[in-house]
Amino acid sequence: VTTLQETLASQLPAKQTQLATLKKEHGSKVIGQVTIDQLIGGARGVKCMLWETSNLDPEEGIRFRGLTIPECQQVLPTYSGKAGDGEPLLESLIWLLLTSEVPTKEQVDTLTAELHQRASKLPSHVIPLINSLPKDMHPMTQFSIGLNAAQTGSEFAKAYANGVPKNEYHKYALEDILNVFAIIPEIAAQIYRNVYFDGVVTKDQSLDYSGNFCRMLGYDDPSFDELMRLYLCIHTDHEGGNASAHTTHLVGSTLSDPYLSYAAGLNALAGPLHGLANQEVLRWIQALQAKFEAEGKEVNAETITEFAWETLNAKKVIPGYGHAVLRKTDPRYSCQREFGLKHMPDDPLFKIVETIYSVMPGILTEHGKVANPYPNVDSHSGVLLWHYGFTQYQYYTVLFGVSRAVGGLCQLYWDRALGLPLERPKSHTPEWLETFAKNN
Ligand code: FAM
Repeated sequence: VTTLQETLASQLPAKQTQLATLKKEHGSKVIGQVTIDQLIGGARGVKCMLWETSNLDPEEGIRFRGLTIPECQQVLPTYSGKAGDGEPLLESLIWLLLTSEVPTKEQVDTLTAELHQRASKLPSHVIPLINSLPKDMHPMTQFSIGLNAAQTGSEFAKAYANGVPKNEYHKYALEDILNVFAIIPEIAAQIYRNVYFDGVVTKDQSLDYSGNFCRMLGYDDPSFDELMRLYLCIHTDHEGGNASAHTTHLVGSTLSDPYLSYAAGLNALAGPLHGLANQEVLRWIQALQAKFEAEGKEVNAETITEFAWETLNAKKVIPGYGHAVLRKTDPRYSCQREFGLKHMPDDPLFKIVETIYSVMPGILTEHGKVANPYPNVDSHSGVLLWHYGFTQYQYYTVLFGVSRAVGGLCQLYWDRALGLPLERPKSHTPEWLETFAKNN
C-alpha cells in the first residue's frame, strides 16, 4: 500500500514545477483590482491567496479538491469500507486534501493507524495544564492554551533551530501536522470531560479517528459516530480566506510551526462572526423557546418571525445566516439537513430549524442589508449534536476547531512544500486614500 508520505513525495517535483512555470510565464498578469470599498470593507473578494485544498463558489458552495460534498460522500471510504455506505471517514478527507487523490480503504486504514500511534506524541505536561484551568474558562480558550502548550513537541521548530535547509521544511512540517491531528482529539475531549463531567477520558483506538473521539468525549452510539464523521468532514476547509484558515496560513508564513500556526487559527475561530456562531445558533433558539414558553405561545413561523425582527431591531445578527462569500444555501447546511431527515425527522429542534429556514431568507431580504440571506453551516450543526444528548453548546466550536485543523494544516504543508513566502499586504492611511481619491 502506497503511504501518504510516499504519495506526497512523488507529487512534489511536478507541483513545484507547476508553480514555478505559472510564476515565470504569467507572473505579471493582472487578475483583479482593489477598490477603496474593499480596502475598508475587509478585503471582500480581493484575489490575493494561493489555496490548493478547496475552492468556494458563491452559488455552488465548497469543492474539496474539486469534489462537492455529495461527490465526497459517494467516493471517499467510509467506516464500513464501501464508499457511499455511510459518511466518509475524516482520514479519507485528510488524504484527499493533502494529495488530491481519492484513497483506497487500505490507504485510509494506514493513516488511521498512524494517527492513533502518533497520539502518544502529546507532551506529558499538557493534560495536567488543561486540568488546572478554571472550569468557567471558555472551552475555545482552553483548546488554544492546550495546543500552544503542546508546541514543545514541534519537530519543525527543532529542525529550524538546527539550521535545516529551506527545501526540507515541508518534511518537518508534515511531522508536526500529523502530530497535531493526532493529539487534538484528546486535548479537546479532556476539556469537555473536565468542564461537564468527571474528567475521565477513555480511548478506543480499535475505532477510526471520529469513533475514538466520540468514545473519549463519553459517547458510545454508532449513529453519533456517523454524525461526528459528517460533522468533522464538512467543517475542515472553506478555501483560504475564512478567518481561521487565513490566520493559520499567515502565521505559518513567518515559519512559526504548525502548532503555533493553528493555535492562532483557533483564536480566529473563537469569534462570534466565525466559528462561535456554531454555539450562538443554539443560544438564539433557546432564547426564542424561553420567550414564547413564558408567554404561553407556540414556536411557529409567526413567533419565529417576531423574534427574528426583535433580534434585528436590537442591531444584533441572526447567527447561522449570511456568509461573506456564499450567495445561496450552504451545501454544508443541506447535507446536515439530509442527515437529520434520515436519522431524526421528528426531532423538535430539527423542526424548529426547518421552520426558521422557511421564514428567515424572506425576513433578511426584507431587512435589506444582508448580502446572503441564506443559512450557513452553523445553522444546522447544533441541532444534530443536541439530538444525541450533546447539549453543552458552549463547547460546540471546539468540535469545529478539531475539524478546521485539517483544512488549515493540509494547506500549510503545501505552503512549505511550495516555498510560499512571508505574507505581507500593503496598508494605507486615510490621508493617503483621500489624496489618491482627489488625484484619480
Ligand atoms: N443577521 C443580521 N445582519 C447580518 C447578518 C445576519 N445573519 N449577516 C450580515 N448582516 C449584516 C452585516 O452585519 C452588515 O451590517 P452593517 O452594514 O450594519 O455592518 C450587512 O448585513 C452586510 O453584511 P454582509 O456583507 O452581508 O456580510 P459580511 O460578509 O460582512 O459578514 C457574516 C458575513 C457571516 C459575518 C455575517 O453574515 C454574519 O454576521 N452572520 C451571522 C454570524 C454567523 O452566522 N457567522 C458564521 C459564518 C459561518 F460561515 C462560519 O464562519 N462558521
